[in-house]
Order: sequence, then C-alpha cells, then structure tokens
Amino acid sequence: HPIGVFDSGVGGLTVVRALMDRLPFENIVYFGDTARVPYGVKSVSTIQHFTQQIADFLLQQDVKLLIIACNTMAAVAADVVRAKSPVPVLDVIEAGAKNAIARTRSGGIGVIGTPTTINSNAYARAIHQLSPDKHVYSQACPLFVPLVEEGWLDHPVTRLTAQEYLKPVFVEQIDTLVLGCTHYPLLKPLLLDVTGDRMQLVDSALSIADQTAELLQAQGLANTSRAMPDYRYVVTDVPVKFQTIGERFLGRSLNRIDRVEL
Ligand code: DGN
Repeated sequence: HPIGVFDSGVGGLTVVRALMDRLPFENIVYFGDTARVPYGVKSVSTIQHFTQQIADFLLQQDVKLLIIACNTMAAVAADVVRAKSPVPVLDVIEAGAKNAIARTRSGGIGVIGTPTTINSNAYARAIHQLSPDKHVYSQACPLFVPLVEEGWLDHPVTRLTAQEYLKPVFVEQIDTLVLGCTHYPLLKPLLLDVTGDRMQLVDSALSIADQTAELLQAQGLANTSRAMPDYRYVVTDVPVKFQTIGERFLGRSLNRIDRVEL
C-alpha cells in the first residue's frame, strides 16, 4: 500500500522529496489540488470541505497512511481528517512543532506561514501543548508563495520582501524559525542570509519525513520489498508551467501525472 501525501497544489512536493530521500522503498501517491490553489487565503469551512474530499479520494486508493503536507490544511482541517480516517494521519504542523521544541535553546520560536496558517494559531497551540514555557512569535508572509513559484529563490525582490517580513524586532526574539509553509524550504539560503546564519531553520518537510519513518517502524507498516518504488501524482488541473515548477519542488523529473475531478 502506498503512502498518501496531499497538498493544495505543487508545494507538497517538497514533502514528497524528503520522503523519497528518507524512505526510498515506499510507494507514494501524491494529490495536489492545483485547480483550487491557493488555500492560504480561503475560509476555514471551504478548506475543511476541500481537505475532506481529498482525504476521501486517497483513502479510496488504499493508502496505509495519510500525510497532510500543506500547512494551511493541517492548521484548520487536520482534526476533520483524523476523525474520519481509518489509517494513521500525520501532519506537518505537529512534526514541525516537535522539531522546533527540540532545537530551540532560548525558548523563542518564530513561525512563518500563509495568513490562514498564522491566523489559525495552530503552531503556537501545538508548541504550547507539548511545551508551555516556549514563546512563539508569528508572522504571515503571503508574498513568499508566488515568489517561490516564480522561481525567484535568490532575487533582490524576494530578499527585500523577506527583510520586510523578518524585521529585527521579530528576529531578535527567536533562535529558531519554523518554515510553516510547503514553499519555504526553497528559500532556506536566502532566509539564513536575512536572519543571520545562527538561526535554526525548521524544515517541516524534513521533520515529517523523520516522523513518518518512526511511525512506519513502530506500527510495522514499512514496505519490506526492495523493488523500485511506485510514484504517482494526481492533480485537479495541469496549469501552465506545472512541470517546471513541480520539478523544482521535487528535485527530479515528474512523470505519471493524472488529472481527476473531485
Ligand atoms: N501549501 C500551502 C501551505 O503549506 O500553506 C501553500 C500554498 C497555498 O495554498 N497558499
């Protein structure tokens, strides 16, 4: 049985990439809701409805595990998915929160994400539930998603935007910064430049790959076959430049793309 990974669009391919590296023998089916992206500015009820549709679709594909790769969906719809899923559900927020707690020394943790993710306060809740003494400082960075999709990973406009969002008053309070959006791992070098290279950047994609490995091991769900794994990509639209942008996120070529309507 494959692992089902889903996102609002192409961004979750950063999570697929981390899973392929960490768990090279697992089959993966990825679902990207490319027709309805972006989710980051939609209402909670709409996001919950879309998320449930996607989870139902993947469960019909007989997945053994669901991974919510999109921070926006994880922030407002993880409970809805968990309540109905017969298989385990992991999400990037839980994984990122745990990793941030493990890595901060000062206790000051910064979180950046889309407006919906930040407004939901989901990271702060997840962090405080595990470790009430931590201080969480949040900042929405709505312009990062389009800049990353434009491929402006090291561009003066992106640098200025980052300087605007990550002002010294914010940066000075934290020693750890959670990249709370699928797109942000691609900005790591630029973000380290802007925040100073002593900042601990928490990449939720890497965090969730580690958590997935632990869960598969603990529950005896790991694939024992050492055959070439099977990767499939299901999307609701194939927009212009999908291939180029997708391959930038995935770090390898993107084959076997199917289009469905939900
Ligand atoms: N995948 C979304 C996230 O991680 O928050 C970003 C893209 C979007 O829906 N705006």
